[in-house]
Amino acid sequence: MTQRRSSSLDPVCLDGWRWQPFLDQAITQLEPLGLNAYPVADSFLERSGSSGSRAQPIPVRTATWAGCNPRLRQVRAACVEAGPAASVLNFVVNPSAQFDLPFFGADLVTLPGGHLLALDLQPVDRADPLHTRPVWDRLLPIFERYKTLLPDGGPIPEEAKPYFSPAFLWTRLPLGEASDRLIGTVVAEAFQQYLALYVDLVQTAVAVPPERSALLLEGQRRYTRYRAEKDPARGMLSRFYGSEWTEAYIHAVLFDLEQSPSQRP
Ligand code: DBV
Repeated sequence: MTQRRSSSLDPVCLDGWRWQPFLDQAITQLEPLGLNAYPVADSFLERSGSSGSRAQPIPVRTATWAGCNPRLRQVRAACVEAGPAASVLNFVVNPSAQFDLPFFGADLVTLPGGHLLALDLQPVDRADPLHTRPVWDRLLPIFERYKTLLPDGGPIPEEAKPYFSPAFLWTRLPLGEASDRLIGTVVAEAFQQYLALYVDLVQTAVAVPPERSALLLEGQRRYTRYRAEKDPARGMLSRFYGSEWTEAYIHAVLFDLEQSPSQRP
């Protein structure tokens, strides 16, 4: 990083970060929504550390990009670049509970053992046809198109299932050039299509009555608690930066509904 980031909307620039084109693409697609900066403390806007052994340290860097608007409580990207150890883009859009919108979630993870790629529009309440059906009717055809082009990622934990849609695109790929090509074409296109649908849902959403909003907020709390409790990045981030910083990052930035700036006194 050459220039210090002072706002959550400042560009993220991590040397050699493989997910840079995905974040750039997402920011371009979100432009019509007119995002404002989202308050993120300096200590989380960017952080450097070190991993690996004392003899062979690997520099690691983490940056947070984040925005919001009246319809989106928080849009945030957690970006991690650790050379051969890890390269991650975790991108989540948290809608305002005044709108019947799912979450957008992408987890693009490269580890020494291969890539783990997850993409979904995640329901606040899977059993609620008002909330889910209009989304899934439009998302499933997109899912079907890309699912056939990617190997299945395998089973996900039973307890996680309520939080996923039937259009959860989930794959594991080995490291190598064939996967790089697949990521640059199929995965990039799927990411673009999922997000394009999401942006359209946001633009056409109509505010719901307060009783429904209260219900949606309850569902959002459940989802956010689950994601914070089970965050698969906890181990990695703790190794890089220690557990105190990591817990604060998870609860005050990554999954911050309970501590959201709009809910702070
Ligand atoms: N995952 C996060 C955040 C990350 C992050 C905030 C800052 O929610 C990275 C980084 N995900 C991350 C890492 C791993 C995974 C794995 C580093 C590897 C953990 C390891 O093997 O050590 C999807 N992500 C996973 C797994 C799943 C998901 C199913 C593998 C299973 C597991 O280890 O629990 N994450 C999950 C998901 C969404 C998501 C479905 C939304 C689409 O963001």
